[in-house]
Amino acid sequence: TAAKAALASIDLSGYDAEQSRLMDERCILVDENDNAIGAVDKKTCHLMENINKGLLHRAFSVFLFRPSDGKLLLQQRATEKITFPDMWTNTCCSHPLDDFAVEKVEEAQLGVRAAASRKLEHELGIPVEQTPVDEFQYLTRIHYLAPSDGMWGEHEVDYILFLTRDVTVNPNENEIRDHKYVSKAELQAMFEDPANLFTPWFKLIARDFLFGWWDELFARAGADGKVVAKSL
Ligand code: DMA
Ligand code: MN
Repeated sequence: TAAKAALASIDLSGYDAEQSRLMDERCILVDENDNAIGAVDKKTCHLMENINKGLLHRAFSVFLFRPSDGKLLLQQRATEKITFPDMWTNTCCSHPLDDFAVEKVEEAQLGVRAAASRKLEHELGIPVEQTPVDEFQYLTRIHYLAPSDGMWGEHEVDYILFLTRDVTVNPNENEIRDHKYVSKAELQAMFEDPANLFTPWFKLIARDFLFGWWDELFARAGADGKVVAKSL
């Protein structure tokens, strides 16, 4: 389309080959009310020049908690990542893709749930059998915009999903530099240490939602750790 032709592009040859390849994935474009309005490659979606023209896509953020102690699994993004490299962030983020029919299904957030399960396996090596789509708890959607360096950034409608489950982790080193389970106090201490870098969406979600939800999750919920509807 004429609109699409007007969008900026860029040569990725200076970046990691595998991460460059993944920039061909096709994200789902949405309007400000999260209505799907098309699809375009991940590279186009994440260039600030296009974001500044209003380009917006659908995404998800998973927060995985360990049932035994309520600790949250964090990851540090790999140096190879094109956007937000080396930053600490929540368990897993990515996008439902136009490339897979199931990931376009909006009913009961099936598309983002399926994408979350797929990417927990791809990034953290958690077998998909350990992340059944109906076990994710959908909390809310947030619309946010955040630059990475000058050229790259995020502009998304981000579905926040919680999962409380024991899982086996086997990180993909092209995606993840480090990972660890943290308590609320340990995460607060990490935030206070200026040596730690964090993604803007994780800082935002932590400030506005996570710490409150975390209390609800393990103080008020049953032994199964399910978030109660009131926490919304
Ligand atoms: C994008 O995350 C999604 C959010 C919510 C920021 P990402 O950059 O980790 O996704 P991917 O690794 O698939 O590019
Ligand atoms: Mn994105």
